[in-house]
Amino acid sequence: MTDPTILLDIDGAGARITLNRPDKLNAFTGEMHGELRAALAKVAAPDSGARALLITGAGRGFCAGQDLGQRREMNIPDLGETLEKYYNPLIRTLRGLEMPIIAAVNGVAAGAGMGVAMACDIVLAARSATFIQAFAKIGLVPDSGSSWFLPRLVGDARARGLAMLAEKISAEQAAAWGLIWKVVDDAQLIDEATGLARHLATQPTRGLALIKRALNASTGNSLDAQLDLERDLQRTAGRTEDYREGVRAFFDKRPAKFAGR
Ligand code: LHQ
Repeated sequence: MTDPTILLDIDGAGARITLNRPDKLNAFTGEMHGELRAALAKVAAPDSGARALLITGAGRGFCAGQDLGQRREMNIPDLGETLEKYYNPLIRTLRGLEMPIIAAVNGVAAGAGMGVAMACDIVLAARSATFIQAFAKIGLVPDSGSSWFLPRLVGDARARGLAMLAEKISAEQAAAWGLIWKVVDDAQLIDEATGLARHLATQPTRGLALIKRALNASTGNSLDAQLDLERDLQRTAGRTEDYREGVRAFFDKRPAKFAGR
């Protein structure tokens, strides 16, 4: 029997997905996309109990993007179809998942693997991790949202340099440029990311999902449209049990106990 390419662990309110093809730096195959899709559906299911998701990679890499071995000989498929079928739904699912997603980037994040990291809400990277927009090296264009995320995260000049030169950058550089949240010593990465996921899993999950929605929409919206959206989302947030609990806890001078509803 072959090893699963995706490991899913739901422990109470914290879920963890591990990309699991370590000998290929967790490069994506069709099988892996299928298993990842199924794992994400389990996490998103209302009865999963999950309120925060951590994504990391097995072995020394986070994810090396598309498995190029599968593309070597042949019979090149329509890459647009590959994106339509696998990568675009994945990025949409991550952005739309109604809970915070933490990426623990344990090693290299290349090509679509870097896109997956950027699609997560909070990215922690091991000090030895690297990021590379590898696409231009093989004649392709940034995908998996990379051409959307990059200019927004690092600005146009750096986005163009990263995309066209396809140079590897360090985790420190990524943090200095605003591409990720934080760099963590290698030995601390998983503990710190797990702690963060556990913390977020105790927070007002509905509110966090609405924050995600607001920020997802903000870059395409005018200020006017965003003000309208904030009004609508705040109306929804104001009707949650967690908002009532948050206010009660504030006046009781005690930590809030959020139920995620
Ligand atoms: C790999 C891969 C890999 C297979 C390392 N595939 N084996 C979307 C839609 C449709 C089509 C195309 O693409 C896309 C999106 C994309 O993601 S395009 C970009 C695809 N990714 C890349 O071009 C990255 C290719 N990999 C690399 O440049 C290097 O491996 C990096 C910089 C990631 C890491 O370098 P090293 O740390 O020096 O490791 P390595 O190169 O020695 O790799 C270790 C092993 O992993 C090695 O296998 P081997 O059997 O020789 O030990 C590599 O062949 C394998 N591997 N990436 N994408």
